[in-house]
Parts: sequence; C-alpha cells; structure tokens
Amino acid sequence: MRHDSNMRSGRATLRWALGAAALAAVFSAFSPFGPAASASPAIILAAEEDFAFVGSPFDQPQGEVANFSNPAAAGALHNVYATGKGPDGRNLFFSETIAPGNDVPVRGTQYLDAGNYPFACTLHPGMDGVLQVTEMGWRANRPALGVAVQTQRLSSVRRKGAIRITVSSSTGVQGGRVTLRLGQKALGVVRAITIPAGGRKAITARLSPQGNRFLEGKRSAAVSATTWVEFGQPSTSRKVLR
Ligand SMILES: [Cu+2]
Repeated sequence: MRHDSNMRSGRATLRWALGAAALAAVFSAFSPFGPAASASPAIILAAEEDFAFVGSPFDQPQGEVANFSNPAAAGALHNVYATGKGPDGRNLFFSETIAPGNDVPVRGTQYLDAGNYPFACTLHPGMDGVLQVTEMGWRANRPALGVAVQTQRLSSVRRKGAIRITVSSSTGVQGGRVTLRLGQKALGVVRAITIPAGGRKAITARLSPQGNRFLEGKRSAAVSATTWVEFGQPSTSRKVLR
C-alpha cells in the first residue's frame, strides 16, 4: 500500500518534471534570446596575445552601453568601430583607441535595435567581432534636433548678415549643428548647439562672407536648414525668403 503510494507519487513527480522540462524546452525554443543571454552590458575584450577580440559574439540587452576592455597584458593599442553606418553618417558605434590596461564605453550601442552588428579594430586588419543585441530591454531614443527658419525677409538678412532660426529637441542634444544652404551652397554653419530635453532655443546664425555673396542680387531665396546630431537622424526645414 505504502509502496504503491510511493510509486504513484514518484510517477507523478516524474510526470511533473518531464512536463516542466518540456515546457522549458518549448519556452527556450520560442524565446528570441538564448538561455545564456546576458542581462548586462557587453564587455568586448581584446586578446592578450593576438590582435583579436576574445569571446565574440558579445551579447547584451537593448539600451545598454557596451564596454571595451584592453587587458593590461595586451601588446598594442586597440579600438572598437562598428562596420555599419548610423543615421548621422558615421559609424553606428565606436570607442576611443586605448592602451593596454584601460576600459572605455563603446558609445552609440545604447541606440541599437535587437540584431547582430559587426565591428572591427581600425588599427589591425582582421581584428573583428560581432555585437549581438538581444530582444531584452528597450533601446534609448536617438538624439533628435529640429530646426525652423524664422527670418522672413532677404533685406533683413543683407542688413544683418545673419538668419534667425529656432532649434528644439525632445531628447536633449549636445554638440549639435545646423547648416544653412541655398541649393547646394553653404551659407553658414552653427556649431556646438546644446539644448536640454524638451528645450527650444532662438539662434542668430551668422552667414559666411561667401554665404552673404550667394544672396547678393537675389529677389527670393529658398533657404534650407539641416541639423546634424551625433547618433541621430538629420532633419531639414526650408523657407523662401523674399
Ligand atoms: Cu587592434
């Protein structure tokens, strides 16, 4: 009797265990990240002996800034540069070039969607790896910089040698840039634009001497203002000045 009962409960336990194992297998099969997916930022490690990265692919959740570590015993300077280009026209992510015994952030990795991103050291051909961003987490919003041309009259531009613009940012921006153009010709550039999240700022954009010359004798001019911000998408607004 007792024996039977033990048998029964033993079988029930076994059934339960098999069920749980099957469930876990199904879950892990359908899970977009493997069971070993890391919940913390990737540490991209350079080798001590060779010109290589050790442990690629390196994985991390979305929204994290990966770290690059050049061990003290390594024999050379190294860096990490994404092979792919970002919306700002530069590498999707990159680190500083560092001597052995240093660690630095790999900037730009916090903006990546889930996926595989090849990278390389620009100093050593063949020294490459892959950053694997898993479905976990949420990626950071890419910096956004908007612009609008405020000046209406060409006579005002000629008098002041400048065009008034407003810039705004939902995300906050550091070191943004606005280029004013007439067709393909650059009229002037405003650099080092910094705005807090939700901020708006009026700027008097001085035209270059050449820019002033491009507008001479014009009765109307379609002026465009294009923003650039590191890791962000450029935006453009146009206005016809008369
Ligand atoms: Cu290298």
